[in-house]
Amino acid sequence: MPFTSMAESSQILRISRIEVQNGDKVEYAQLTIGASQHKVHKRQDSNILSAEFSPPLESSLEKSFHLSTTKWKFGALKWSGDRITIDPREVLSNSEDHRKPIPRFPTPAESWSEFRIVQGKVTVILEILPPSQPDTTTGAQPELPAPSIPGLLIPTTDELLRQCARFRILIIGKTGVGKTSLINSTFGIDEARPEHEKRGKANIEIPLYSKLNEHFVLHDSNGFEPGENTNLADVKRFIERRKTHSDVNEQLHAVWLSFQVPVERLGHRLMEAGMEDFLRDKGEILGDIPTIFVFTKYDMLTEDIERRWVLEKKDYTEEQLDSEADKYLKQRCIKRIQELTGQNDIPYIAVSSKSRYKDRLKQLTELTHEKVSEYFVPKNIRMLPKHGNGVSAVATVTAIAQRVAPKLNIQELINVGKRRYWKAVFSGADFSGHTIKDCLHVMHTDIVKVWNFYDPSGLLLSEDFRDFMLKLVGTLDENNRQKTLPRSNTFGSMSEGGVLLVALVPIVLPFITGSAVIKWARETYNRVPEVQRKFIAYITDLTHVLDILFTLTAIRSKKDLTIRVIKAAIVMYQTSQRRRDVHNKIKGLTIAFFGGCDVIDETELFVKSRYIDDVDLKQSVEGIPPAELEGEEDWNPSQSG
Ligand SMILES: Nc1nc2c(ncn2[C@@H]2O[C@H](COP(=O)(O)OP(=O)(O)O)[C@@H](O)[C@H]2O)c(=O)[nH]1
Ligand SMILES: [Mg+2]
Repeated sequence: MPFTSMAESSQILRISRIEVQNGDKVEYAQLTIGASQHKVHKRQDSNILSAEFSPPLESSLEKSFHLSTTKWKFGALKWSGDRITIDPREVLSNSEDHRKPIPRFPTPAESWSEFRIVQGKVTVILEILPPSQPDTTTGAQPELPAPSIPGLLIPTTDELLRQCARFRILIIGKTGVGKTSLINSTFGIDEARPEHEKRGKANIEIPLYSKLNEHFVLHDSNGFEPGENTNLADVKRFIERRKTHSDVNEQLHAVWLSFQVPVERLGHRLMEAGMEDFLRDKGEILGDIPTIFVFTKYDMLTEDIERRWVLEKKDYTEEQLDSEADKYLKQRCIKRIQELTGQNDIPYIAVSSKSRYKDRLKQLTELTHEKVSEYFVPKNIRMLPKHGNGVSAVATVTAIAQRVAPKLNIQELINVGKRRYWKAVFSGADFSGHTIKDCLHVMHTDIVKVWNFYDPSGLLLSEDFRDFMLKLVGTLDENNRQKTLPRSNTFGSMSEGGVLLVALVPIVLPFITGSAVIKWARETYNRVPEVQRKFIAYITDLTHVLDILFTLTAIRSKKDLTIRVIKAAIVMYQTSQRRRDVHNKIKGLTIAFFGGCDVIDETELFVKSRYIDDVDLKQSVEGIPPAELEGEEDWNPSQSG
């Protein structure tokens, strides 16, 4: 029976998954809805039976449906006679205890609920989709549709984030080891909380969010210390459910098993008995889910070694200290973990919240991204067609979510670009009929989204910022010999190379102000070298500005972007030798080059070369006094004042 109107479709119960638990003797089960029957099979090596339905099964509210189970009896398979009748209306309207809405991106309406029925020893869990939700349960998306509406180019990040909106990580570790500190600094948040802000005991099941980072969701577990409110069975069950979830959004993308580095002299233990049990079963529980062993409070270990060496009056270098600490970790921790897990290759990293060790957060993030990229490849989740290095939506969102390793953002913005629009620049297919400005608009959006700044006012997507970028790229046409830039009064206080801003004086950008868009950008896209040059410059310039902005954001204590800090990044780049070098190189690309096939590779090299390669620029960005970056101002203060 076809359901067409909203009113009708809301009269349907939609079941996307069923799980039968504790049915130790249940060998298989069958769900009967109307005339259709669906088998529910036992999972390998477990007492759980489950089945996923994509598209979801539909049941009218009028008729009950039932689940029958088949059990071993007297050593033979026999109908047990267990028939569980389920009333769809009861499922839909059941008390809050039984409904656990789990928010999904982007709207709360796209959530599923869980309904539990306990009969005897058997628990049945139904996963229910909201009535009119389109089917998103397969994790599969159609190939990128060609933009069908003229004038509308769809950002590739929209498509990717629709497949996987948030990086979902589980962190396990005893209370006090430093999980919250680690998560906060890696993902640039204050504290992740349950959706409705009500805080309680750490519960692995409850997803934690932060408004400061919309591409991140955390599951926090205190491990297996006696007295904690989770136990091994809960954790196992949680991981099992997530592992087999058909929607990649709901799967666990990575697990960090965290341990405070044990300092022998202080009598620290590496782990509790419960964790040992968990590790013994690690292979079975976690399978190949990207899992990293994280040793926290590394500073306590190095301090302990330094203390000993100082007493011994030993001379040592930083490298010797790190290598001694690593030797200790291998002997004292990794060996034990290898014994317990039976796994030789243990991915691990020691981290600390002390700023001296901030590179280690970067390494942890890069290692996690690497493992995620290996695990979430198109065979696991049916994905967009692979291009080049086989990116996946999960790898992309992993890079987007983190806020310590700009190299990953750059790597992913290249991957995202190569999926479609970079090719469009050089073949013209997707861009024909659009203005240059429209084409740059969609590429700008993709690049900004991959950086995932906390930008609640949308400054980086604003027309003002886009106009400044067009003007910056427009300087490509400036006379080569014009080394010094036109300066306004404010600008005069900036020294060549090393930029000096003046606190509280509005920053004036070295471009002609006014809202008139640069003429070249208003023209229709055309696959000629001069236009392609502009695209390479735009992608490269924007990446540099955002890379600088990333560092400036880390320097500031406040996390939300301001116009001033964005302008500071533009000015620093615009006045740098780096920018001149980039532009000169782009200008130097010969016309023959644009006919060749390595234009995309060349663009990639431009984008990959970081601003930090320019020592002067690096110093001026990293050395800027935070006070210089504070204060509110307009994009064009000279005009408004
Ligand atoms: N020395 C040192 N202390 C840390 C480090 N990370 C966290 N802490 C401290 O350890 C305590 C517990 O940290 P928290 O992040 O709340 O741990 P959680 O219970 O695992 O979430 C806090 O007092 C932190 O300041 C670190 O890397 N080094
Ligand atoms: Mg905590």
